[in-house]
Amino acid sequence: MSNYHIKHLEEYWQVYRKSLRNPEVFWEEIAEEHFLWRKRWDTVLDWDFSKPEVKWYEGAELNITENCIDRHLTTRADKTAILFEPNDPTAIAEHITYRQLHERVCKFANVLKDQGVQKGDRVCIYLPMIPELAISVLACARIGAIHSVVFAGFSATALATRINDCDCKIVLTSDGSYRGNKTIDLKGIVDEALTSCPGIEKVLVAKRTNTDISMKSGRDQWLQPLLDAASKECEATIMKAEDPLFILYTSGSTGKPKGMVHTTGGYMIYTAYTFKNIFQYRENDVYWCTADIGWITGHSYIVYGPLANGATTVLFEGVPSYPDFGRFWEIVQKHKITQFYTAPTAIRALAKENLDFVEKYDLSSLKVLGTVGEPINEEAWHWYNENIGKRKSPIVDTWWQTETGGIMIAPIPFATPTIPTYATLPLPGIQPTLMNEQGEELKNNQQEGRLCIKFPWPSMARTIWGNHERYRETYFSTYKNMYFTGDGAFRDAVGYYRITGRVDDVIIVSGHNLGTAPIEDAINEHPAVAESAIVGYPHDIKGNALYGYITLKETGESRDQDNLRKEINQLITERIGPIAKLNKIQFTNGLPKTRSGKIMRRILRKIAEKDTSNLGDISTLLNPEVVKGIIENTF
Ligand code: 7RM
Repeated sequence: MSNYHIKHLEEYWQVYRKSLRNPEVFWEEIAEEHFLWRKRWDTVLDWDFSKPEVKWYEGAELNITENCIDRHLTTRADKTAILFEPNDPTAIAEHITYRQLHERVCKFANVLKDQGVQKGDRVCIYLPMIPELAISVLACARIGAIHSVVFAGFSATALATRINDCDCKIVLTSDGSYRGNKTIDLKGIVDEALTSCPGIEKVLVAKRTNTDISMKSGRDQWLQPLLDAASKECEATIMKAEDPLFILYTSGSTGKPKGMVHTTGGYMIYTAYTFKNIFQYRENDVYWCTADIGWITGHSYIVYGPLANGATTVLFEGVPSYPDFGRFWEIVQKHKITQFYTAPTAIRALAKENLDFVEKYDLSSLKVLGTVGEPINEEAWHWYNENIGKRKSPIVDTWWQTETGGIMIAPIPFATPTIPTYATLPLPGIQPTLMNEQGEELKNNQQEGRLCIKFPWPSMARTIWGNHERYRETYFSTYKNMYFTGDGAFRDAVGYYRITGRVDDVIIVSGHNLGTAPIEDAINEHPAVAESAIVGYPHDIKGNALYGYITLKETGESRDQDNLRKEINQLITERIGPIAKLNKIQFTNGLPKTRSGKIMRRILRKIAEKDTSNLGDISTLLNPEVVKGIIENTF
């Protein structure tokens, strides 16, 4: 029996139990599977959550790009590694083979070296979803430079903060970017950011939109001529297993963003292992994750995990709504996608539209559907299951975080029976638990608590860049010897986990703990509702009362809003109980979301509390304009 590829539930339990009995043997066997180590480890694991300090595969040496690229050249040189689908649906998709990827990564790595980038230096990557983004990430890894990808939808201020926090000396960007029918002046945003980044010496600019941009002499250079002149061989820099691979920023609930530091060996093993199992990836599958590489989902499950398995991974530049709402399904048909991984927010947006957009296309190639980023509500789950999966493709609801590096709780398709809204079971090697507010572990099933992880796993972030104390304080101080996720979860009778949302989303109404997700599920069952978000606000009697922001599928003015309100509360009463009824319901034109599609309940809470003077920085939102509409109630 191989630990590496699980195919039945029984096998899952066997492997899972083994991973509990002897985690080090378990992770050692996986690392021995087929990876290319330049030097073997001395110890598999060394850890102490009180410091906190975690080291995996200490003593080992490797380069992750040799595992993601070179290793495949003997058997898969002409296989497509990256399948680039441009924004423009009439443009030709680009198949980059493993051989070509090798050459392009080596050239890019040589350019970086020529620009003075050395092992350990931080490189800021601010690129749209074009091949250069994946290639530059790998080029950094090739030479041991630490990449810090900043999502190319972030503002100049957000970019500058991230550049300065980890002292990047170089930025990789493009002239512009395409998003649907819009062209964005990316270089202009970089220029603006750099007015407050004195440490930046060089900017390399990829040509994408051919827009007219200004190039600052001595600082800015076009990338292509440098690549053309570079050698196509670049020896991989040998790294220690615990050398940093990348920094990725995640916003904290307060203060400046946290630069999560991920290291090389454990991250590689864990993303490769989870990719293989959670997507049941087989040779010749065509896997598509719709996330942006600017998020952890893109790092782990567009770039590293798939490539470490020699997979074909799709890189999509565009948006789901361009040229129309059928774009995702058109791409699934065109490239015969076998695994499709997206976010609940995208599913809800597409479910709002006419089913013709789905039914026009042949989706029969699909085998596994994934979701990530937020709790998926029942309505969206069923829509996805029925219309996209045709009740044949299991839905893997994958719970994880930027901090965890890889998927932690998820079904293994065809092995773990799925239930809507449940992320189900922990992956082998993952030891979740629930804690109550008194710091006691909830040992029994059928309980809700705060989700913690008791034991280290290979891809966990090792620190926050430049602030280890903040790392300790944020994740390891709430509960002794535990990693605290910040999420709440319910564990059912068979041990399945249902993530109920961030614990700050828990609202206590008249002494009852209410998670937002189940209430939102009930509301979203109403046929007129597209999306909803619940927050609490102070109430004289109940302590807190519930405020619901609800977006309707159609904004017909003729609708009787009062009647709708009644129907919605009726649904909540039926599904949860009268305790969860909403005191206030506001219909909105949209909900404020982060760029990765998470509803910003923090802002909605402030509005509900009528405290709109200090909403914090809303410039990094996907749709800052909806905030004004909600405040003024202009639905
Ligand atoms: C991968 C990613 C992390 C937070 C996490 C949760 C929420 C993510 C799910 C989920 C319910 C899921 N990283 N979250 N996946 N909630 N079900 N399947 O999203 O760092 O950007 O966000 O996202 O609250 O703590 S992240």
